[in-house]
Amino acid sequence: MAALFISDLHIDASRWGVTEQFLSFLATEAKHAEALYILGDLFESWVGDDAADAAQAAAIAGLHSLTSHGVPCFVMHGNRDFLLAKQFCRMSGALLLPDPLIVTLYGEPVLVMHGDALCTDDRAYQRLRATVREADWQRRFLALSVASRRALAGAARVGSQAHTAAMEYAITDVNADSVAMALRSAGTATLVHGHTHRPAIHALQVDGRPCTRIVLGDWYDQGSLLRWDHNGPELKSLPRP
Ligand SMILES: [Mn+2]
Repeated sequence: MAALFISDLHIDASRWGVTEQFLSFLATEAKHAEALYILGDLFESWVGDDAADAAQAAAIAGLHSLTSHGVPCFVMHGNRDFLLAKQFCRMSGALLLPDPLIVTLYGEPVLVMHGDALCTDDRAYQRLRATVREADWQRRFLALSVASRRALAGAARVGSQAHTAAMEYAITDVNADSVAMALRSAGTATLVHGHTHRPAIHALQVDGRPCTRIVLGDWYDQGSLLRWDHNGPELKSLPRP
C-alpha cells in the first residue's frame, strides 16, 4: 500500500491524451493505493462546478469509480482550478484540502501545498491570487453565465501565459525564503508541492535542519507521480502509453 501524489494534469477537452492516461492510472495503480492526493491544477481551468467540459466530466467519473471502490481521494486547489467546490466533491467523491496542509505518512509529518503561494518573487501573480481567492470576487464571478466565465478565463489564461513568458525563469520558481518559512512554521522536514512543472527532489537546510523539497511534474507529455510507502518517497515519471 502507498499514498500517491500527483498534480498539474491540466485536463481539458484539448488534452485527451492526458485524460486517458489519468483514467487508466485511476483504474490501475491508484486502485491499490491507500489514498490519492491531487495537489492542484487537476484541470486546465475551472469556471464553476456547473461548467465541466467532456474531458473534465470523464475525469470526474473516473475519480468517482475510484472513491466508490474505497480509495480516499483528496484534491487541493491549484491556481487554475481554485473554484472547485461542493458539487465537484459530490460528483467525484473527493474531498477538498486546505493549502497548506500537514499530512502524516507512515509516521512522518509532511507539508503539502500546490506551490503557487511560494512563488513570491512574482508580485503581480500574488496580487492576482489574493483577489481571486476573495469570497466576494468568487461570488460575483460565479453569478455570470457559463459563456462569460469561459470567455474571462480564456482571456486570463492568455494573459498569464504572456506574463510567465516575459518573466525570468527564476522569478516564476519558488522563492527560497518562502520555502524556508513554510517548513519552519510547519515544523516538518519535508515539503511536497507542484505548480512549477519542475519535477525534482531538492535537499536544503532550514535553520541548520536537513529538509527535503519534492516537486511533482506536470502531465503534458508523461505522467508524474510521487509514491510514498513504508520505504519512503519515490518520484517517478509515468510514460505515456
Ligand atoms: Mn499551478
